[in-house]
Amino acid sequence: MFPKALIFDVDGTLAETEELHRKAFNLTFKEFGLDWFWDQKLYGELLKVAGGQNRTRHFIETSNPADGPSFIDQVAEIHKRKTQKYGELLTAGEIELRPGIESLIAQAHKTGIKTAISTSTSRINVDRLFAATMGLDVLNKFDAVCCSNDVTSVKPASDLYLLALDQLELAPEECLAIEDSEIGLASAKGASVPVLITVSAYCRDDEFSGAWKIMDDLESGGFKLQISP
Ligand code: XBP
Ligand code: MG
Repeated sequence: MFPKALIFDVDGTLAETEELHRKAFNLTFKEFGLDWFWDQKLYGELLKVAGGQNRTRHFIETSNPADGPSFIDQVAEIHKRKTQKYGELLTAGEIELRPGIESLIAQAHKTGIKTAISTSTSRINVDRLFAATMGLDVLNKFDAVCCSNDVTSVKPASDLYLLALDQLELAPEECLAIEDSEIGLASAKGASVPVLITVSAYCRDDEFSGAWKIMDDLESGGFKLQISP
């Protein structure tokens, strides 16, 4: 595989961030006086719905929690506070990158392979994750950063990948997506981008048929970036 660009998913792929997202949701629910609590089992199910606002609405509609109907109109406000809390947790240094991520991005930048982000989370969360790990200088070298703010439909829709391809000015087969989840795979596949899956903690039972390769992580999977001659 000689990709001209690597398109990275964020949550679950760059880092195992979902436990911090879950923590931020639960802290926020408490702050709003709600007795909602997302344990790991429930959160694993809720992750099938990408994007925190969509996920919260889906929870209210399917789990019928106490106070659900009266808070449906406050989902945006709840989510805004959750984003602040998630940022505080990230800034407190509670996260590290998954194996092989930093060196792969460094190698791509050194060898002129383009890089992009395709994520269902918001731009501010991407900025904070980079600030807390590789640094914003690294993010500034990316050729495209496509986030929930930029599209109407997040994953599994393909809008985020189509936008990334447009900004990269490349054909799908010239790129490689790096994803961790079934909905991420569906999103990239829908845009005809080949997908390397690095399975994340919450997505162990996902269905990955149609992926180019599936590995536990970039390092143990021995993924090497080949530079086109
Ligand atoms: C995974 C997601 C995100 C986070 C929550 O995104 O679904 O929605 O769980 O983020 P990725 P927000 O495409 O990077 O795997 O609460 O900021 O929406
Ligand atoms: Mg992901």
